[in-house]
Amino acid sequence: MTTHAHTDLFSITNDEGWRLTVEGWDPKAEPAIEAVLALVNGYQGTRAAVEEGSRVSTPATFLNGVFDVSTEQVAQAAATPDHVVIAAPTQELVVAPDWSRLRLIADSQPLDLESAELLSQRRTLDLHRGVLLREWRLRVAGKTTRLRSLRCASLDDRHVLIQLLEFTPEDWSGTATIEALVEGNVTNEGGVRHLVGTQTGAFEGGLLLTTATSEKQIPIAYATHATLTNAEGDNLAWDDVSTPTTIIQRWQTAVSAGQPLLLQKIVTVWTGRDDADPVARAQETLRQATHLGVSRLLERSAAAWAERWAVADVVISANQDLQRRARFAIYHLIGCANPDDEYASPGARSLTGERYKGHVFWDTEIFVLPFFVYTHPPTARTLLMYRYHTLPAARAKAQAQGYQGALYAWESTDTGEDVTPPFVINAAGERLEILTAQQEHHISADVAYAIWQYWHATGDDAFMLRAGAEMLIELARFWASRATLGDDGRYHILKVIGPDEFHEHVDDNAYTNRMAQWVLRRGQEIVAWLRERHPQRWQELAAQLAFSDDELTRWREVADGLVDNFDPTTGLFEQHRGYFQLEDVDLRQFEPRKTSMDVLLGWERLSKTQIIKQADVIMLLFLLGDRYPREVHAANFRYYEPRTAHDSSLSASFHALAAARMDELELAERYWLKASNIDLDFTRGVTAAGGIHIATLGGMWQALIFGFGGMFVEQDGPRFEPHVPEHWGELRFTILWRGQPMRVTARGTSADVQRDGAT
Ligand code: IFM
Repeated sequence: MTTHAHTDLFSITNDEGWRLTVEGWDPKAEPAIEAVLALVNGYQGTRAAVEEGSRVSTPATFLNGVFDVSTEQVAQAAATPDHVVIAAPTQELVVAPDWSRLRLIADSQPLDLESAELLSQRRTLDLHRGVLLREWRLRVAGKTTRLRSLRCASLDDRHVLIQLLEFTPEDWSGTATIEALVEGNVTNEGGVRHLVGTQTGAFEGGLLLTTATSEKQIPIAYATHATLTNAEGDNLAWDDVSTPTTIIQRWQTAVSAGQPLLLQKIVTVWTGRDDADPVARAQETLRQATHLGVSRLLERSAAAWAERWAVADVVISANQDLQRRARFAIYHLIGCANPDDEYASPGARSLTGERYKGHVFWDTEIFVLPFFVYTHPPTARTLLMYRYHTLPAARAKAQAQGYQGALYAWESTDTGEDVTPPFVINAAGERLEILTAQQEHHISADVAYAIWQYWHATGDDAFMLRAGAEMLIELARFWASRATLGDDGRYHILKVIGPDEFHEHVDDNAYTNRMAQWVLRRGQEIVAWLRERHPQRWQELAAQLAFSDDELTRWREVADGLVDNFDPTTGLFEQHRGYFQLEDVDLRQFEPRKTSMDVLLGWERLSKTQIIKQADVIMLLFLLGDRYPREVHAANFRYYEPRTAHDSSLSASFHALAAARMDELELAERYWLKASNIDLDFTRGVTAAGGIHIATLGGMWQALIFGFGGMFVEQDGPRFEPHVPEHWGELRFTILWRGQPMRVTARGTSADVQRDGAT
């Protein structure tokens, strides 16, 4: 074997704290691995399916904000034993052409995992540079081939995708056939075909694939150019053997043992969402990218990642395993959102899988957004602008349900209309109504909370004037109309679902009521602020919204009169009215448990118990609990934690956060690991198959910063009361406050905070 000439291109970090490595091949775990190792840059996400495909592979590229609806779905949907399916037509994130598909042949033998013997395989996601390296060896017909590949979705220019392949016949000489594809013949889950009119063709500088989504007719253009060089560096000739739906560049060449071939492929992608002429943009971007070359493109992307990591990194100095888990979360957080696109927001599974169809939930505002608020405010602003652009749909939803102001969709896509499926069919073929769109209204408080949090941390008055204030006023209006005056002379919010989705149409969910009350108060403050500081803008807005001062009186009255279910004698919040009277079931009797409690007990029975799905009062106490003493936090944690089934991925991370603040470090770490294992434990491993859980990852970051790092945000800025386990060493992170970095080094219970970039 000769030494390889391409070491530099394929080199990735050796630092274990920055690498996520998967050895070998486990078909059962593969769908989850594809999501965890996905390449994400906010514009697109590409699952890490093996390039040549396999029986268990589900390759998919998702373009942020490209949704479509197909009535075909109704016919195609089918339940599997462990999974309900959505049977009604709904908007879904479209599976776009697969840009990293390859076909490899040694003499006439296909080199894939089904036809050849896999001798070894290692896949490594370099979290620092955002590149995926794969090294594998295959033997077929007595011939061994060593392969290395690298893929990268550039963070520098989000429209640029890079793929490398090194092909080395170890012990044979003969003919190698390599095909580089952009596969346009793709479908969503269930064989749903969203792309129509797909065509391929050539242009000066490369090959082109154009297509469009069927219903919304969003044009999509991919341009590509690949080269194959031999060990001497000669550029080898290729044939264009494209089909009408798939670009195929084919090389057939003589190879000798030990002499590597190197494929370098660049793909660019634009859609009609980004530009009126996506074809011209894809071609032009390809020209520029080809001119720069793969090396420079990789360097530029690495520099863009480095810039983000310089602020976003969280160091756990003495524990490599925890370090890697933290960076895995941060990598996906950075990659889930595009700061340049105000019309898209991360779906529950980011851009890594089809579960939840790419729909946007409260996950964004409460779980993900704080990461951006404190490490990359432009992205936070963009995500809030998504809510601003979808305000008309939120107004329409409020009106349709008989309320005023704005009621955000429980699940939304690009338009903001509520796309929550009205029902699903479970494995038994039963139709289950989904009531979240009708009743899970707390999202209209969560959005307000996020607006305020962003404004407080950044001081971005321009955003507040342009968009934030209008949203806050509409949200306060909604809550004022949503509350009703009871016979007891107090205000109540009836028939809701709180964060705990195991209890439907409940009255006075503490989370919802307290958050609503908070919004009504912030509404009053923002009106006062506008009046005092920006009277002209206030005049415009008041006229536009036909605002009357009576509304302020009503907001005050409702906020003052809303019940909050807090009992000062016990220090407990009752999760909703009547909750304490429900049957108290000891969850321990079901352990070890592989199934969720709704499946074990059935909905009817479950709703009569105190078993809760996910953090609810505990969430409330984190978001608005600053004025309550420690004892109140502790009492509620002690009460609700044993009754929580954690049957939602949103639960464990906030239990970690709350436990850390109580200095229960073992428990906190256990919960934090539990949260990270939702995606990273491939042995349990199927839930990540439908995509990584972006809310969990945001929650992990928050647990590190607000829990272990002990950050409390007060009127004049953050203060820190850390609780760092001894075996973690130092916990180091950066927080941006009003545009200035605060560099925090925490150890045990002490924190050193450097401001103004000083280290
Ligand atoms: O938003 C969550 C909800 O709280 C629990 N079920 C899953 C949704 C999407 O992550």
